[in-house]
Amino acid sequence: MIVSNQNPETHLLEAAAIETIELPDGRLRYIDSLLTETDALSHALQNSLDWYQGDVYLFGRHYHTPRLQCWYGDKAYTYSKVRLEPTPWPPLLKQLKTIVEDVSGCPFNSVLGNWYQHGQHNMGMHADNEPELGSNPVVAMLTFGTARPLQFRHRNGVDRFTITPTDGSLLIMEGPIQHYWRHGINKSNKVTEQRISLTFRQILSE
Ligand SMILES: [Mn+2]
Repeated sequence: MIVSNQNPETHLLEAAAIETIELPDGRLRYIDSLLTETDALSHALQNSLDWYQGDVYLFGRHYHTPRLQCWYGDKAYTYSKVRLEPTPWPPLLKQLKTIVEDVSGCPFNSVLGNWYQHGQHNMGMHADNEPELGSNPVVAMLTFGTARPLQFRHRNGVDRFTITPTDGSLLIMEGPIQHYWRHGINKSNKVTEQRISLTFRQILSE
């Protein structure tokens, strides 16, 4: 394990502008270029975090997730029917958590990381609606690396929205969005570069 001496706070831009996107039944806040010099941060995350290829349980079968994942948090969390045990925070993640808390104004006690190593890595449509997150959870997503479109589909089958979070950006999902919308990242034959997302959450109880 390589421990980074990168201090992400030195990469924090001053007076980053927050864009609010009001959707039917949900809200996004988006900050472009919250972090700069992200190559070093991205490499530190790749090298120092405990990445694994997770399992998802679908239609009675286990499948490997088509991406790498990591999870750190203060409380146990059950995600896609897999129980994740409490894990201490690596210093770099803790620093990033503090930045995200300061910018969003929300506390977080866990983070789920996703590492999309190429265009065939993807995330199926889903909502972050595990009961431990409470009724209207705030989920804050930092993006490192190549930009991949994040598709939002309203459960009414009509409304759609796409945002493509760029390198160093922060996307905050809040309000009732997890009740009414699902989100995911499609495969792409064009993408060859990597993307890492860190999605910070607040787990209320086990
Ligand atoms: Mn999600």
